[in-house]
Amino acid sequence: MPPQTLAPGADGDPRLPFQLIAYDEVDSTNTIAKRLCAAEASDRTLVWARRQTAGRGRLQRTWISPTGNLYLSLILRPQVAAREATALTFVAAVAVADAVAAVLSDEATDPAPVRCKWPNDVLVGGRKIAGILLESATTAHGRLEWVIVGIGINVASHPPPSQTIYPATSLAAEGASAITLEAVLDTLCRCLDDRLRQWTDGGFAAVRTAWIAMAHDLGRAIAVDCGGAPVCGVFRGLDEDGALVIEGDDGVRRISAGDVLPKPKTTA
Ligand code: BT5
Repeated sequence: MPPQTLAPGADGDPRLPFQLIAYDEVDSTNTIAKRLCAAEASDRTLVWARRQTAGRGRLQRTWISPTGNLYLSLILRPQVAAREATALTFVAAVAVADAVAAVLSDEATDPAPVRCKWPNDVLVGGRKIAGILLESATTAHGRLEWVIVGIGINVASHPPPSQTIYPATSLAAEGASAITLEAVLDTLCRCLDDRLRQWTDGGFAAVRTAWIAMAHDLGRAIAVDCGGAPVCGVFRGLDEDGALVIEGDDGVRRISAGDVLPKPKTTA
């Protein structure tokens, strides 16, 4: 089925702040968005698919993408230096956390807390409900050409523990089983629009404050996998570049890439 394009204020929801291109099935919405960038797609084009056959996480990992969950990629062309693009992972994370919290507060009885997990996850009750994959291209002068913000949110289902590094959950499992994909998309678009405006107006400092207010395990002991032996210490926050600040026995370290590991299961 060919993609369907809905411009803001056209056939679709007039409140939609992005130009939506909807597909039934794609390999990966980020891959489609990259192709659209090469074809000069404009700022704030949003690619949405009902399922992905080759959904991607970071480091060539797979994003499990059955029908019923949300898969989208937002094309942005911000006028900022390339190194400032990493902020968009945190912009997206707080927007997704806002949207998930809004849905759960409307739909679920006694919802579990929604938190951001460094660098690119959103958790509900300590389980991963959403992941973010940022990809970008720069010009020869070091300016950003485009950024693609890929977002996957588990709405109707989530993978079992055997298929994920971190335990997963979905909106349905958290008590919002009646919510439609369209309603989640609509809420997410509004939250993304708000948080993008906060970034444009207040810079990374504003987004960082918001992210830290929702951070998972802040002030607690964590272990981070950066490729070698896990780095252990107390999670102290984010620095001004979005690096994780961790305080161990040998002092404070900043980590710019890695995965916060799940806590080992304690035996009773
Ligand atoms: C992410 O990577 O969490 C980024 C996921 C981004 C997915 C979106 S969907 C729309 C757009 N198009 C794409 O192709 N991708 C983006 P990472 O932090 O590397 O986590 C990946 C890991 O999460 C996997 O190795 C699994 O352990 C786990 N995982 C896979 N599918 C999952 C799911 N549906 N729910 C929760 N965890 C999952």
